[in-house]
Amino acid sequence: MRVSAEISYPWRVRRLDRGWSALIDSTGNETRVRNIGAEVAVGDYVTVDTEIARVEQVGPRTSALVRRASFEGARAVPHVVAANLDVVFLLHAAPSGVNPRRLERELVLAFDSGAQPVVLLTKSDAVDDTQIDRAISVVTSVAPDVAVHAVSARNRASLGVLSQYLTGTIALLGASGVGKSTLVNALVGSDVQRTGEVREGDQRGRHTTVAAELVALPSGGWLIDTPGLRAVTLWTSGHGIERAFSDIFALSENCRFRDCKHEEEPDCAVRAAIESGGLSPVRLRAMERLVAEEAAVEDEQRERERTEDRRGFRRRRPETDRN
Ligand SMILES: Nc1nc2c(ncn2[C@@H]2O[C@H](COP(=O)(O)OP(=O)(O)OP(=O)(O)O)[C@@H](O)[C@H]2O)c(=O)[nH]1
Ligand SMILES: [Mg+2]
Ligand SMILES: [Zn+2]
Repeated sequence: MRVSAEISYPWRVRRLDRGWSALIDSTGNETRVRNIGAEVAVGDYVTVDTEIARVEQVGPRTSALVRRASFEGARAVPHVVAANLDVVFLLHAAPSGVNPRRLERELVLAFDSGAQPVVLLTKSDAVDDTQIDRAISVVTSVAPDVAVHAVSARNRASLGVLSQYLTGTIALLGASGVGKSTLVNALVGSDVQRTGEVREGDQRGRHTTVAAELVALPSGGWLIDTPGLRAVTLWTSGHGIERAFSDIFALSENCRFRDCKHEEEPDCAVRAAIESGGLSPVRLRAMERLVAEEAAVEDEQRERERTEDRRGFRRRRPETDRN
């Protein structure tokens, strides 16, 4: 799949800057072209019209990490963070602990992308084993079937476990300051990405990385470093919520009514699980909030398509070069 993409679309988008794409090919050649009229995202495979230095065609995406970005008031616009990924590393700094609600959102985004999510607890050198164990148990309570690894960019041996992923394309996602760029540098083996100190008091980062960037790995794979997201906002989803909350969906198979809302209905298996302590009511509420959030985006999209059709407008192109 990837091999054929490289033959017919020899260039890959490395970085976007205001209407320009920095491109790289599989042998490491780089060029810069305009992407007028082409919707491109970092990680896209493209062809180039060399005479006018423009992106000509964008290859079909095998996967894409898409979040909601809002511009121009409340209008919802999709933002393609990265395209053609095999794996999404979800980074959480072990010293700050894992926020389960944030991880749930990241998992929905990652599952929706079509790539495989893997959770990384970073900065393991800065905590003791009990803190790691506590963080891992938070991760497994939210993502029972997702692989989780504790790593430290300051301890090469701890990175060995990641080599199994390093042949494909991997996007790194996480809050500012969790160590995405530091990990990219450690895996590449040189300081290709700028990093920044976290704030003394609350360990938050300073948004050092401002644009997604594709970096080649010595192993032949690719990493996509991304800017730390303040808020993980969802775009309309495929099956991301079902996969991120597969435990709740499995339970609801046993509700008496197919359309059970898990409120007042008799023989509700989800409420029974909450009562017996098998399911956290906070997790159910978190899922319901995400379902509502996605439904609101879908409604807004449908409404806009209707009004634009009525006015005879062409549908707007999604904006892809912001974060
Ligand atoms: N102790 C320790 N510190 C680390 C590790 N990885 C990163 N850091 C520190 O964490 C801080 C933030 O690292 P960055 O790599 O810039 O974080 P980032 O996720 O890229 O942040 P943004 O670009 O702002 O989104 C830096 O001071 C790093 O030195 C680690 O494994 N151990
Ligand atoms: Mg960074
Ligand atoms: Zn129910």
